[in-house]
Amino acid sequence: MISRRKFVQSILAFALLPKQLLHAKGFLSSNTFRLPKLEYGKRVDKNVCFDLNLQTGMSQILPNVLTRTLGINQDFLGVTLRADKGDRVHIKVNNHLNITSTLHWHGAKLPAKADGGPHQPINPGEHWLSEFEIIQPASTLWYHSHQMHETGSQVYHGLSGLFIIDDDQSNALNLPSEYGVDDFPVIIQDKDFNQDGSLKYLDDFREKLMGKKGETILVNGIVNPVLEVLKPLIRLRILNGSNARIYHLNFDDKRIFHIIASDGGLLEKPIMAHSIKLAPAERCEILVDVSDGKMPILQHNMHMEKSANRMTGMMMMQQAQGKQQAFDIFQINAQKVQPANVKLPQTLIEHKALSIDSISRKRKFKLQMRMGPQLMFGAMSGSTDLLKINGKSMDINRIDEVVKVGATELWEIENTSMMPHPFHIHNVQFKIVSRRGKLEGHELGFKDVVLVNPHETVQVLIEFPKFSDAKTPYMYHCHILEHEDRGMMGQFVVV
Ligand SMILES: [Cu+2]
Repeated sequence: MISRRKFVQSILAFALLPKQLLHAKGFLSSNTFRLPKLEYGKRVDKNVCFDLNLQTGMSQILPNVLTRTLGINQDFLGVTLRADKGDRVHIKVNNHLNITSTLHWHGAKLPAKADGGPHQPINPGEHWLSEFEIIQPASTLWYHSHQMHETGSQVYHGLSGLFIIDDDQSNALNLPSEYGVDDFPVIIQDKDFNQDGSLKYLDDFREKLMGKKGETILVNGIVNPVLEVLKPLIRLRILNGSNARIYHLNFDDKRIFHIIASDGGLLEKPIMAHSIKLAPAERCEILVDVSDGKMPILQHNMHMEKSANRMTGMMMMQQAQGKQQAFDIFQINAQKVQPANVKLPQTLIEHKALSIDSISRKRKFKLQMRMGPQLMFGAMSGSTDLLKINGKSMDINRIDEVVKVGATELWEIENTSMMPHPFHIHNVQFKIVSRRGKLEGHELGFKDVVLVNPHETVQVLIEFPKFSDAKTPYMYHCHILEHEDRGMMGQFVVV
């Protein structure tokens, strides 16, 4: 272990050195891109068994100090699971931690008992078996802790990973799909650290209320990594795995890329873009042409939105607090790529049209944050009564909505507060049918999270899968994890 004095010196030295002296030849850092281990499980025909261990680890994130982290089959974050549509997965989750936890398969269509939400807790030393058939198309799903009141802390410390689904239709498109060669997971998270290198979580009432935002951005657990690629066309499966931060992503050289998938899988056709906005829990897959052999940096720049919208009160507040608004996230080093002519498919997959005429029911959800003087006091005292949906804070013993199995419904989500909330619904992939602005980019695809802006109303069309269970609820909630933990969540059953 290094002494505290040495640690402080190294931090100071790091801060004082100009960037160009630190990393020669324009590299963002000397950190190498880390690939979460890929696991295909043990297969017998269509049955695939995964064995997952929730564990603690010590991880090198900052220079010269180790950080205590949580992981799944590795020290920090989870391994990447990969299976096919039509497979029957049997996932055994062993809890080796000294805290109760869960693992939720985010974005999956599955029986409520297999969902891994707050109703399937795994006590320390115990295990839980989740079994379900994969009935949905190729997509980038993810999994994470969903422990009641503890999701924010557990995900922040590392309990999340990717779950990739393949199918024949997507395989036939010849998209880049070789993991770690031309197909890369990019889990973006933001963290803060204490001086001893430990992760710093919620020491401020504002964070409890607005959600935890860190000032250090990690990709797959590494600060500003550099990804060396050899192929001219690469696919990035980007997950916003942060607790609360919304990213506005673009490359430093303003290059264009193509969005090919949203939360629920491939779009109908690639969409050209310069930037993409990704709220917590949202995923997108993009194709990046790097045949020019350059070294583009993926950045987050909150001001990208300024031209389109007015600066929000939130942004002004953060600026006044001296919070950083732009970050380098990671860099692609394509110097060894041979010049090539890159071709993209014109079309991807056809989406089944969901008709608004087929809806059997409309439901309304109001996302509410209590404002005024009680708010600050309530946040400081850890009150769970500040964040509500339809006037109610989450109660694990109350079923809020009953949905008919196989029904098509229109859910209208209204945000009555002054901050954006990413709204997530378990067990479904929906289509956004209306919102304030024009629908574009990944929002045209199937989604399980939709960002609802302040004072905005969004309508989504949902076809519920045919799993019925009157006793075990699914969740709908804000995916700012501190909001979910503090009551902005409700429960529905499908019967
Ligand atoms: Cu929220």
